[in-house]
Amino acid sequence: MLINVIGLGYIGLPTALMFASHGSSVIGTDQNPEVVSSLTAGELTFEESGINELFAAAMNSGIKFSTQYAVADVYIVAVPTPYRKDTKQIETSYVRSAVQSVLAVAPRGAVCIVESTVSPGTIDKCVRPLLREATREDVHLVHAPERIIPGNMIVELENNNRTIGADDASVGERIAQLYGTFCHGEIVVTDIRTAEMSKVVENTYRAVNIAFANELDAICDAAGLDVRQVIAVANKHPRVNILNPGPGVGGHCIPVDPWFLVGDFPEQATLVREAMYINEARPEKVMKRIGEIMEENGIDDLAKVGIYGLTYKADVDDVRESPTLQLLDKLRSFGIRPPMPLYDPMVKTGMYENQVFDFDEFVTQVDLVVVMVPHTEIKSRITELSNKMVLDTQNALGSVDNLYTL
Ligand code: SAJ
Repeated sequence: MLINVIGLGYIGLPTALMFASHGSSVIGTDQNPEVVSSLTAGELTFEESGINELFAAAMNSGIKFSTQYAVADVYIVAVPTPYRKDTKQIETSYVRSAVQSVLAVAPRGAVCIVESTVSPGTIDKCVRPLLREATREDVHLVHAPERIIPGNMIVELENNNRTIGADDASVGERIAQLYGTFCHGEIVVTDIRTAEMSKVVENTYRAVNIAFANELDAICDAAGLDVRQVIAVANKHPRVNILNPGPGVGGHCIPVDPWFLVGDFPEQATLVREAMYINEARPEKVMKRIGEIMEENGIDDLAKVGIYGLTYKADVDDVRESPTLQLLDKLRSFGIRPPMPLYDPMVKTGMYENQVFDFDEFVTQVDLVVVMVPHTEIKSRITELSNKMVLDTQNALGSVDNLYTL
């Protein structure tokens, strides 16, 4: 039994390592030769809690990496599915090309599992026709969307419940058993369309709930109330659990997936559309707040305002769709070429013209520190900010002198 995992990114790599370290023969395939040579040489391509140990175990169990597709019993496609910013619709070209390559080598009766998030109906519209075109309807399609959260991926891979969507229940059960080699959660077998929809619904649920917290922030502002206090009190109710307002919503899923529903069901998904607009307006709120604090304190040079944090959330190195990137885009759209120094301990490569790579150097040159991401580092170095103004957009720092909230 050989598993070929296609796409060795944030989802594909940990999944491949997990299968390999739990007794399956695994070949990981990526089109990028640098990723393949680095993994083959024993070097990981991103940071994640617990991944070093898992990688070592998988290497000991004989996992192989290649740019070529293998002749395997099961294929797991975990390639990106970005969305087109203009139409808010999903870009399926990576999935389609991966499935086509699978069909070119798959033996009769192989199973092709799509793990990538897709908009509801994508498998029927974009993937199934490929099987017909290639006269490969002997290959079984499965959709098994992942649910793991960056920063806690390994624990969640082992413990989260999973969904397996299959045309044929017996194939679904077989694949459920395969995931059961490492997954201790409940594995639900359903049909492909239900699996597609439930995945997108999960992230939409979270986006709508974050939007509610963000809207409460605006309401409490207008009412002259402290939103954090209001939320803390309301959350004492046994069935209320309001999330945290923040500088925006980042990552590859929550700011993206709900748009699939809006794009495909524009008449029905009105609450979802509004929620997305509310979340997307948050970086602009940060921008306005920076302006207010500068004015109140007579700061007239943006170079004295430092942005702390570039990733989309704390203690991960993933910057996709991050609120900080959204903020910088917003500034540029207003014609402001931001000269603000920017620092993120998790981002070691240069991504921005005024990026600084040392905490002390960063803090020394600014008067106002805008904390966009509450990395553990800044929480443990709060005392070093004692003579600075701090805008804590995440309300994560507790007691700091000269503290401003959003
Ligand atoms: N955020 C807030 N306020 C909150 C919570 C989060 O503003 O109260 C912001 C975060 O700062 C971050 C963004 O939302 O910018 C999203 O972060 P997240 O930690 O909520 O989620 P992701 O994108 O890392 O992972 C989500 C998860 N989905 C759900 O919780 C429903 C994960 O389980 C999925 O696997 C993942 O999307 C995915 O790949 O779909």
